[in-house]
Amino acid sequence: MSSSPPIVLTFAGSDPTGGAGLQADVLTIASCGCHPVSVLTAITVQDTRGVESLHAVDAALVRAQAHALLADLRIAAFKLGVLGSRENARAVAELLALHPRVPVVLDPVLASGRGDPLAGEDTVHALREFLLPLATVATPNSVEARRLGGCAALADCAKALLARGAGYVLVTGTHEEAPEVTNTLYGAHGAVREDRWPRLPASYHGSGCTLASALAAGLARGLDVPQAAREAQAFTWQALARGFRPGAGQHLPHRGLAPGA
Ligand code: PXL
Repeated sequence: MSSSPPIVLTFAGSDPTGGAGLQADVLTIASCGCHPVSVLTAITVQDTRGVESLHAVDAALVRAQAHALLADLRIAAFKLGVLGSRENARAVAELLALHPRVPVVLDPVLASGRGDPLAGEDTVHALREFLLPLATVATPNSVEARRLGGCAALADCAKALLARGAGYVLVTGTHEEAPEVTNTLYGAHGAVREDRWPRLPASYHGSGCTLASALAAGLARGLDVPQAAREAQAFTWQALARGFRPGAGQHLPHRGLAPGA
């Protein structure tokens, strides 16, 4: 019997298109050398053109899913995406607090790439209050960093999120109007690394979920945060560069690594 790959537990909402959400996390974590296990926090109705509706899973059911996994498996990293409600954010925070040595990647999803809202004001508050303090690394895009940090300059926003207790903040620059995408990793003493990527021509669905999940897989495999951040960006950029457009809407990342993929 071969040994188990590191296990990453993702708390995420379902995206039936497979572009983002729980399905994106599972595909990414598996492609990045780990075994994905998952707790469903919300169900969305959507196609590749946009999100029609979001339905939170009851917090008791979120707790029950997680307890079953945590009692049985050794989790090497947690990844948090859409949580669906303030109650779910609180439940997840309580669960994470019981496992203080396991790294946590927090993707503070507030809206889809196209701007469909995926978190209300109460969830934003819960992210700030309960989850940032538990995050090894948070991965906001620049829009989320400004909304959560409450400031205009991204370095100041990152500082505000670090002051809430996050160990690192990786701010992604996809939403900025610049010819290159610049992603900056901030730690306690300021910017730790800055990576620039050629801006790809299409509009993608699921890039943030891919990045955060690849980062969680890197941490689960024992990389430190700067190394895992670099590797996750390279994985995501390649998945986007090989992206495809299966329907009438956005392009989806191609995360397959198997021969012929
Ligand atoms: O890309 C962020 C995201 C995360 N989770 C779910 C989503 C989306 C974007 O649409 O639907 C479930």
